[in-house]
Amino acid sequence: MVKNILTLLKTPRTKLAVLIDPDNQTEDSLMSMSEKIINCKVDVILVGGSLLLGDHFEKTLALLRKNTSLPIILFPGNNYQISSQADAILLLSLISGRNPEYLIGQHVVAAPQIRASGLEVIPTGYMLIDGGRVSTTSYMTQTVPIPYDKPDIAVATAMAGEMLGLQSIYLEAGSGAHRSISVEMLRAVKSSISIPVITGGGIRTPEQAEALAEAGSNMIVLGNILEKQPELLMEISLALHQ
Ligand code: 1GP
Repeated sequence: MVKNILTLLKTPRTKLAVLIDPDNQTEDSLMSMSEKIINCKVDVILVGGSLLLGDHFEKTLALLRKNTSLPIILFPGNNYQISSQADAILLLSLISGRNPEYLIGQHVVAAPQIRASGLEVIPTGYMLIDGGRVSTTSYMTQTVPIPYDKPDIAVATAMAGEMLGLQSIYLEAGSGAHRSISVEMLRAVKSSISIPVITGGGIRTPEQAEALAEAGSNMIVLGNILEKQPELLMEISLALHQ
């Protein structure tokens, strides 16, 4: 079991992560998902969602813990998604937006609980990029994404995040995005900062994953396809493990 996840993110090969939304899960679905995750050589499991409609959060973590030995990182949509059953938390500050609640407000509320949880904290600049449709993140946070074709804005935002001391940058096109972030934007961001860059949103093909890996993505996050087209997970994994 990896002890320090930030260190893992900095190692050379692009890591493969799957995002599990606790709301969509049953015990059976989690069992079969865990099997796929292991067979497909996934490196990391992310758990979280924009909303929690049910009470499956802790149960989901417990089942993933029982059925896999992979690092589990919280990817919280709000300050209710904190648990010491995970290994780490992406403490996301939505630096592409100008909503103070998601830049610092929720963090103030959550800080004492995060400290008490003993989780590894990975301070992360979360950057929402236009993925061709209104994303849940954009709606829930009431923020405007960075335009798809404006790498300069993404570069300056990521640089500011790094200068402020953030330890990773997450380029997010939004779950179910029509288009994932562009390779050009990723390249531009990677060449201007030295902290790890995570990419996610709308990644559905081995070709997309391979192109993002080649452009330097430290970790690729897949959400929807795990539930909707699980066969693609193996193909993407093979592309990344070449
Ligand atoms: C994680 O939101 C993404 O960054 C997941 O996106 O569901 O489109 O794979 P998908």
